[in-house]
Amino acid sequence: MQKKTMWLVVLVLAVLVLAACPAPPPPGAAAPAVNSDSTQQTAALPTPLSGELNLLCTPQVQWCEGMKAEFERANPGVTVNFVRMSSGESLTRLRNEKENPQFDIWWGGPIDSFIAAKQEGLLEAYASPNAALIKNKELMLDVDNAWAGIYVGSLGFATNTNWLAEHPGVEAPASWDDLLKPEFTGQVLVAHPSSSGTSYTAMCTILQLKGEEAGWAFLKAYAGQMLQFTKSGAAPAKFVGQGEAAVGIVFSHDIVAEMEKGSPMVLTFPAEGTGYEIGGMGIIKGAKNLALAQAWFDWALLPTTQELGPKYEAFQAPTVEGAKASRPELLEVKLIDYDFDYCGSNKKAFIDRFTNEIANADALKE
Ligand code: S7P
Repeated sequence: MQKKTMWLVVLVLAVLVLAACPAPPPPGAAAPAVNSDSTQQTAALPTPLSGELNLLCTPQVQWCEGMKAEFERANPGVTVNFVRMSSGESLTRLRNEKENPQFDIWWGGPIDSFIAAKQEGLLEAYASPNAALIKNKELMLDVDNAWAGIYVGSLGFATNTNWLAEHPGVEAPASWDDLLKPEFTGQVLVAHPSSSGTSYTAMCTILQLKGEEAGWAFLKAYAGQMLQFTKSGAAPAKFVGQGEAAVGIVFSHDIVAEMEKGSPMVLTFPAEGTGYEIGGMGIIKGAKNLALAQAWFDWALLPTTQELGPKYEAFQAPTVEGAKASRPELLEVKLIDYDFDYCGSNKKAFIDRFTNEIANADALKE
């Protein structure tokens, strides 16, 4: 080969080699991520959720239905199957299914039951990134992330205004002691604490306000005032609205929900202080659809989710930053310093005592 031709070949080869090399980044450009696996070089899109989530839902059925529809709308690949059950019934169900859990997540109902469930090893811890949004973490987030608070509500008394008009001189109760007045004998409705978280909150409020000894004596007299015990905590508001009894002991947001529908009732609070609930949620130990349960947990702690309540007749106050309470006045009353650990840890013992010594749970009004 002639010298000139050889130089030409060398030049062509050099041009080809340079063309095969990537151009250096312009000055100031970010260095590309080091990734030796060429299949991972495209940014991963989040995989849409899919499957079935089995939800144990303790609030009122309209809210459960609404939350199911909202979650499915936000996650079109997911079907939510829910069963609505009162708090005490839910806890019993979870105990019975401990070896083969049928639910993935429990949403709603006072945290006393979640504290009891945690102590019995029924809940799976989950540190949701959205738990950072909870306003009062000391009170509303379990230290081991077994449960998180999703709403707050106070206990109140609902009195039928037609009944008051028919009983001149009688006023709606304004203290716990007023419930024992003779004019209310056989005219009061409350749920049974074994089935209902609402009723257990009322019972544990009384035990804290009066002390255990006087509290148990009061509970005996209180039970003697009842027309009947109901199964569900909110039911007395409905029955009092229909005129079946004069007074109901119910969460104030459930009383307001009935009043908004036109029930002739007045809402009062005990002047010496009323109990309140933090509504909780927790993932079930052994949940078969853990990723979906965690997705629900995260979603339930978003301000936009917590503001959905009133759309489904639920007027509890939210627990997270950025969500506005629909009825703030329901918490602007005298609240006792409710001890959730005391009430949660003693739940089984207190309910057994109430059931065995004061009123059994047979023939509850549905
Ligand atoms: O309706 C909402 C609500 O009152 O229901 C829960 C209640 O505990 C469920 O009913 P039970 O009393 O029958 O258990 C409350 O957490 C919630 O505010």
